[in-house]
Amino acid sequence: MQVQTVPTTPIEGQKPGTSGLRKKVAVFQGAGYLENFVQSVFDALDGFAGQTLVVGGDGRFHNDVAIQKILKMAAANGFGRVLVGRAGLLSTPAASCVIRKHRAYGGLILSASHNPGGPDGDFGIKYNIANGGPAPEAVTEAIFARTRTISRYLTLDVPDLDLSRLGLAMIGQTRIEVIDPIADYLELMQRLFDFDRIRELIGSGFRLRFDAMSAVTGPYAHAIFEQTLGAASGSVINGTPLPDFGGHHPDPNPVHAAELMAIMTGADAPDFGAASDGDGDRNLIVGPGLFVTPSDSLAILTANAHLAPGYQDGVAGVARSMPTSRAADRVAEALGVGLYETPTGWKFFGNLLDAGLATLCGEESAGTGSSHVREKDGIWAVLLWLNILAVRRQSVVEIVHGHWAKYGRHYYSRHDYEGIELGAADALTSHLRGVVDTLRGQRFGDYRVEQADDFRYLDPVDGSQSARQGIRIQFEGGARIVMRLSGTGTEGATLRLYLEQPEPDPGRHGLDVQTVLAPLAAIADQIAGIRQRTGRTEPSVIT
Ligand code: VG1
Ligand code: CO
Repeated sequence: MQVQTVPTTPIEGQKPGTSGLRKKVAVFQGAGYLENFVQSVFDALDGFAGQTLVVGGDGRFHNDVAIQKILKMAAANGFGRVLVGRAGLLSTPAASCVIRKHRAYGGLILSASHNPGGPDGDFGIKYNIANGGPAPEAVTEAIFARTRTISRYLTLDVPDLDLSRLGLAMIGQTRIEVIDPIADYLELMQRLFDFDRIRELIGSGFRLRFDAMSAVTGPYAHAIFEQTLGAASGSVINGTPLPDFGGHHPDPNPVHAAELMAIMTGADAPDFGAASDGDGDRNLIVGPGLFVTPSDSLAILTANAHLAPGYQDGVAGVARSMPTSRAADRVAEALGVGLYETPTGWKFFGNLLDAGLATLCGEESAGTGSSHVREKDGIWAVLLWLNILAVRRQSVVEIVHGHWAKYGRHYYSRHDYEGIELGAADALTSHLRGVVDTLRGQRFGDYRVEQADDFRYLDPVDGSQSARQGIRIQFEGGARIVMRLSGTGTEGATLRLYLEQPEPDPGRHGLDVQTVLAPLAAIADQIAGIRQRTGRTEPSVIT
């Protein structure tokens, strides 16, 4: 079989520093576009001849077409074996699990995560390394550089493979194994959690609802929560992956998971509600009438992880992204373990996990995970919550309120200004960078700035530095404002404003979140000129 060398031209549009490529589907459908990126990944790597590559995606529109192209290119480039999920499906955490378990060289994950799908929606692809985690910046920079100079890609002219059934096939010299996307992942979960105890809890009448948002976690949730743990059928809603996610944003926050929120605030609310995103790495946790903020969830999981068998020796440390609230810091202090503050994005946790410095990691954007894989993991977070509930036999509300009483409550919210003009976003950022050093000591009403900077991260493991990771303004007493631009949007720019107000007094733990945070939002506008520069009077999404 003859390897074909197809001429191509460099592609525009990958943002340097991002772990993959996220674009409109139409862009990926352009001649040679996907091939160009995939070949750039392979060209940036070496030593993979004869090695294993893992491939799978979240089932969104174009997943099937992209996978067939990748299989042929992987064969043409000399991989020895490719593991591909049945029907082309693998959740992001399951892909990470498979890469690690089968000692693969790396993996290609097809997803645009929580972004909408369908012919007019988004598509994406990213490369993960042998530890199962997103490629670090040195690798993504090399890939980016290659996309600018590439002139050809390699493929084989063979028919598409049938991926609907488990089994083996050959493309040229390369062995293609169609694997069960759930089996390895379920086996790992059974090692970490006390499935018998969770089964007992569910058997005692505890009711749960999991919203798979018509995305990749549906088959996992049916298999794990219903078939293995005995939850009533119907506990999993929107459990069939659809190429367009039923027209919704598969983003598990109270705004986009409106169906679940309605159930959980309704008259006959179940005991526990959860949701995950397009590729299965995010999680939303809800009790009856109570949305648990992801920042609180990280803190609560850290304080209780030892109740699950996989973490019975306790956690070595906790890592959180910089904008994530400092609720987890209070727990780390109490446990006497390290707390690491990293830039936004899961790739920054990889070194800390590999070095054994952190066991649990989390982000305010509904990502929580641990050392079991190198991605955040939605179903894992749900299982850890269930394991804790099964041991403590208290309600979600009791556990959250008890946590606040012990560690204080961190009122927290994120305000997103989506689709703002690129020029306005740039102007706002450079204005902030210009004034940030002058803020220290300034007074805004009752608030006095203790410290302000543009966050720079020094990786404690490999010494690498990442500058300009977001403006953080910290006030005396612990309140915080953080502002940064999103790196994952595909239209215009998105400004994210993060607000945090700690409250130690349990007598003040029942206040309205937005009311508590309103003065901080006003200060942010005063400092950054958000309304004036973006022309927006209010955020597009508040979570
Ligand atoms: C967002 C979140 C960030 C997360 C990233 C990828 O990034 O804020 O916390 O790591 O999405 O999540 P940004 O740059 O738009 O703020 V996912 O579920 O797309 O893998
Ligand atoms: Co995701």
